[in-house]
Amino acid sequence: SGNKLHNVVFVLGPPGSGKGTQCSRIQANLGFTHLSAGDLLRAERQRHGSEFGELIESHIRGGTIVPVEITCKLLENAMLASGDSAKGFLIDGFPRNQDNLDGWKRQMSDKVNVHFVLYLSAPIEVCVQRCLNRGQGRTDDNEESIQKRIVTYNEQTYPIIKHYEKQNMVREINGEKSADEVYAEVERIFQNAGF
Ligand code: UP5
Ligand code: MG
Repeated sequence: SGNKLHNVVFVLGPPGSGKGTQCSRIQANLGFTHLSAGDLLRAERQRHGSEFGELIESHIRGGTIVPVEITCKLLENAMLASGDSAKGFLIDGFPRNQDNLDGWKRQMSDKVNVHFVLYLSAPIEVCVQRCLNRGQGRTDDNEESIQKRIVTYNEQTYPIIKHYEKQNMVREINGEKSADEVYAEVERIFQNAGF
């Protein structure tokens, strides 16, 4: 199956909107493979011998976006490592800016079929509180880093969502409700998409 295209759904939304939470449920119930770009970067940051550890940490703390060559390679490696069994890939928290989008297209266009963008929207105050309450020791879950993540989201990631909206590819869900209520909407969207 050398030229088989992988199914991909991008999952975007502000920090703390519930991307990871919903992706775990989609993976468990619908058979997609969840790849969080943020989780892959955090793992690479911890990997012994990584030449990118410090660079990644400085971007994560500052809420800025890691160069696409690094992130896209981690995503592609994870896709290859996961094998062919999955229904498709949920790519959580990517592409976050124009550099991400351009790099992804250069490297992946001929290998994937991006079906749609799942967009979890939620008021910024709700997102901030969720990040502050998460309690997993993330180095970017402090007031200062959260504010920076939100500025980056508004200035760089929201325009990517708008870009996909123009192509009618965005499926928006109100992520403010309970995780169960949000997931019910998520399932409806995947059913309507034929998954
Ligand atoms: N929670 C979730 N859903 C809830 C609900 N419906 N009701 C109440 N509570 C809910 O959820 C956050 C918290 O809220 C959790 O405690 C959860 O239980 C609760 P989660 O599902 O983790 O939300 P998520 O949207 O995944 O939040 P996250 O903080 O992971 O989003 P970010 O986009 O900020 O973080 P990410 O890991 O994607 O990126 C981190 C950094 O990595 C970026 O800032 C950037 O520096 C770098 N990065 C790149 O450079 N490039 C990339 O491509 C990706 C990341
Ligand atoms: Mg996440």
